[in-house]
Amino acid sequence: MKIAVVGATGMVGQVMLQVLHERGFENHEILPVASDKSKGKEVAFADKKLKVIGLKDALEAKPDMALFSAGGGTSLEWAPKFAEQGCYVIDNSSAWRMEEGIPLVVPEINGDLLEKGKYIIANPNCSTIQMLMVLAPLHRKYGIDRVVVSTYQSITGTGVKAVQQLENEKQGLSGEMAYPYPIHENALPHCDVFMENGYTKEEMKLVNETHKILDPTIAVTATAVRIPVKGGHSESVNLEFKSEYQISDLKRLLAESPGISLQDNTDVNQYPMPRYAEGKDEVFVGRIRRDLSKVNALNLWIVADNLRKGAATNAVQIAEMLQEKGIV
Ligand code: 11C
Repeated sequence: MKIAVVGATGMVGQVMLQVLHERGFENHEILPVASDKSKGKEVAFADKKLKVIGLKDALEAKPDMALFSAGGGTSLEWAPKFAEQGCYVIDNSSAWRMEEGIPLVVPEINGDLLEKGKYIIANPNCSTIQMLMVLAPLHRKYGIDRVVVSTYQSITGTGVKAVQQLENEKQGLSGEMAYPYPIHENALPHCDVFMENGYTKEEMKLVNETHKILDPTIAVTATAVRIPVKGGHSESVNLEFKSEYQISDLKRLLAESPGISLQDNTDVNQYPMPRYAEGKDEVFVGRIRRDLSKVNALNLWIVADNLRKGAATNAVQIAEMLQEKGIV
């Protein structure tokens, strides 16, 4: 099989190459693709160095699958061109997520939506993926009425420029700013752009993508905050269930759910943290406790590496599922 990685020199693209290698794709032909200014550069894949090609060359190479992480504009323009020639595009941008007929997939939750002939598949937003990994099994068992989520998001979600901004600020250097304010020793209640309704686009992704993936009847409200950490996104989540729950059953259910790791022992100060989630594929959950202010309500804390399960790993899992189902 030929697999193109579009945006191969970017932060998510680099992790996609790493995850493809880790998950046994090294025997396939991997085509690293990037904008014209990166053409000819080399990227590492397994023990090889691969030459970066442009989008036109990639299209002519007729890949079987293409993992896109090169921004919404590139996806809008190029994904249909790849799809038209029978290539399955797994798109990590927000360009196609809410389009009717485009599956928005977290394999553990709704992998059944992958079908032959559905050539464009959208990868959800990182903060949505990690939240829904935990919410999906709970919703199936107890029925969720309402979600109140506050995020504490890694600068890697913004990209290289933000990582550089933090490094510069830590060293007292000036340089290009990814954010309107310093991020070092700060917290910005501002992820992605503001919308007319007063929310940010990131906050509305949590609402809209939850409705599309899990259930349009769940009430969701979100506050997304950028903090100066690298390892992953954290989320404080308050849930209101339709039915009663026993905390021990609920913890067992989460511990047994694929892709979730329970870190929930306050006796030994065990809880998820971005520093320790970095580089891991699981979604970590802890601080699970009854909301004492409301019946059938719960508080928990969710952490995951936003570049892995929140982006690259989820995309590669979709590629694996397309193969397993004999779609490609
Ligand atoms: C962030 N969640 O942390 C964003 C990054 O819609 O795929 C990914 C943006 C997206 O800022």
